[in-house]
Amino acid sequence: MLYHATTPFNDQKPGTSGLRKKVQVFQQPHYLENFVQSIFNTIAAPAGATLALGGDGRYYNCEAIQVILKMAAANGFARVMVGRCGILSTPAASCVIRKYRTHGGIILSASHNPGGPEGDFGIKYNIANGGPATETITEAIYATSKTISLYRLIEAEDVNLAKLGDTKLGEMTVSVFDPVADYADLMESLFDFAAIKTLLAGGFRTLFDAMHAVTGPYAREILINRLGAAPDSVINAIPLPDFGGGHPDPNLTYADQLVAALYGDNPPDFGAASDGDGDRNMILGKHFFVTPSDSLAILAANAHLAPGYKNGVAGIARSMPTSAAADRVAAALNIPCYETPTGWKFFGNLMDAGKVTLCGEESFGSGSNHIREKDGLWAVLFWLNILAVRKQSVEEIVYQHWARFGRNVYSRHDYEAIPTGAANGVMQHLHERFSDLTGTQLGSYKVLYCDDFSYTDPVDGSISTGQGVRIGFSDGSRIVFRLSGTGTEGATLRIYLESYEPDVTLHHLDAQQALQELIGIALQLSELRQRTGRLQPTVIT
Ligand code: VG1
Ligand code: CO
Repeated sequence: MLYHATTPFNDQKPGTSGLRKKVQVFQQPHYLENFVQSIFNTIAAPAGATLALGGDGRYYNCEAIQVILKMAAANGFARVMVGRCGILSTPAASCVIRKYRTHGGIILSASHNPGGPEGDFGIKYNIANGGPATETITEAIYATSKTISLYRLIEAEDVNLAKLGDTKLGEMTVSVFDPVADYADLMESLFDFAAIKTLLAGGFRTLFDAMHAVTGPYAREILINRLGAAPDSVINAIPLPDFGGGHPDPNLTYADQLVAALYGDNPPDFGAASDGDGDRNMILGKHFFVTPSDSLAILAANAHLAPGYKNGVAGIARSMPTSAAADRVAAALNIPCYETPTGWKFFGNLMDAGKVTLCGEESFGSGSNHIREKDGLWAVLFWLNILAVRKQSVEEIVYQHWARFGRNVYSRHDYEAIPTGAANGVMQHLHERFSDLTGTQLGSYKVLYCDDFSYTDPVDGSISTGQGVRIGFSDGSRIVFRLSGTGTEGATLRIYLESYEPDVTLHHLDAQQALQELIGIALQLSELRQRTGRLQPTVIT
C-alpha cells in the first residue's frame, strides 16, 4: 500500500532545533510518518533528488530510519545516503549534504537530551546548504502537519544498515556509507595535523569524552588513528541507545567523568567532550574551564594559526545571549560581528553570503563556514592546533586573551522543568516592567535599556520576534531571560548573566562570585523564586 490515511497531531511545531518529544510520543501510530510527510510535502524535492539520513544512535534511531527510507521511496526520491548502522553526527550530516550536493538531509537526534525508551527523540531537516531549515521552512512544515490527511510509504523489507554499499528499495537506491571518512577528511583539510601529531607525540596528554554518544567513532578515527593520541584518551566511545543512562550534555555538571579527571591529581593537559549528536563542545585545561563564549573569542583571535583560516576571518556571528567577548575581538580585527537569535539556523544566511566565517553560541556550540552546523570535534581540533602552535597551556592562553581584551565574566543559570504557566508568568512580568525600568539604578548598576530581542535577517529580510528579554546596564553588563525551545517537560527558563571586567588583577575571580550582585538583581526583578517556588537553578554553566 502506498497511500495511508491519517489525521493531524496538533503539537508538531519544531523548536530551536527540530521537533523533540518523548520517545513514547514518537512511537504513537502515524506520529513520525505525519511529520516526515509534512517535511516532504513542504520541500517538494524534484525527481531525481538525493536525501542524506542518519542520527545520533539513540533509542528508536534505526526503527525511524527504516520508516523514513520507505517513505522516501514512496515520495519519489532517487537515492538516500544513510550512515552505516544509522550513525551520522549533525556536523557530518552537514558535511555530506554539501559534499554530495544532496537536496537536504534528515537528522534523527534530540541532541543533548537524554535517550532511551523513557528519554527523548527528535527529528530535524537540513537544507541543501547543509544547515538547519530556516524558520520560514519549519513554520511551513508545522502548518502542513496541522492539515495532513495521508502519507506515502512503500511495503518492503527492512534495509540492512550494517552493510556498506548500494541496494534497491522499490525504485530508489539506498547507499549505506561510512559516516566518518568524509568528515575526518574535511577536518584534515582545515587543521595542521602534522603539528598536532608532534604535540601529542611529545607527551602532551588529551582526554576526550564522547559521553556514549555519536562522536565516539569520529574521535577514535581522528584523534587516535590519524593523530596518534593514546588509545585510552577517548572515553565512552561507543554510541549507546540510552547514552549509558547519562545526559549527553558536555558541561561541568553532566560530563562528570571528564571533569573529575581534569580537576584531579596528575590531570591531562587538555580535556574535551561533545554532546549526543556531536555539534557541541566543552574545552577544559588542567583544573581550568573555558566558557563557550570565551572559546569563540579565542578561536577568532587565533584563527590565522590554523591552515584553513590562515587568510583570516571575514566576520563573526554570535547568538544574542552569548557574551560580547567575540565582539571585542571583531573590533580589534576590524571585522563585523552579528548578533542573532538563539539557534544555528540563523547563521546559515550570513555564512552563505560570505559575511561571517566563525559563529558561536554560549551553549557550548561553535563552528565555521566549513559546514552549516556547529561542530564539536572541529572546535577540539582548532584548540589542539592553537595549542600546538603556541606551546602554552589552555589556562595561559585564556589569561593572555583576557589581559588583551578584558574579561566578559559570564554564566548561565537554568531552571528546568518548571510549570509552563509559572515560566510564562515570569516572562510576562518582565515585559510589564519594561516601561518603568529604563534609567533606574539597581544597586551599583544603572539600567540603560530593556527590550524583547527581535532580529531582521540582513540577507533575506525575515523578521524573528520574541527572542528573549534583555536588560542592559550602563557599564555593558547584561541580564537576559529566555525560555528554552528544546525541552520536552514543562518549561525551562534560562537566565544569562554577563559583566565586563577590564582589571587584570580581578580576572582570576570565580564567575559566580563576580556575578553575585547581578544574580540577585535578576532574581529580584523576575520574581522567579516567588513565581516558581524554585530556590536554586537546576544547572549552572
Ligand atoms: C539550546 C541552546 C541553543 C542551541 C540549541 C540546540 O536551545 O540554548 O543555543 O542552539 O539548544 O543545540 P534552547 O532553546 O533550549 O535554549 V543542540 O546541540 O540541541 O542541536
Ligand atoms: Co547537539
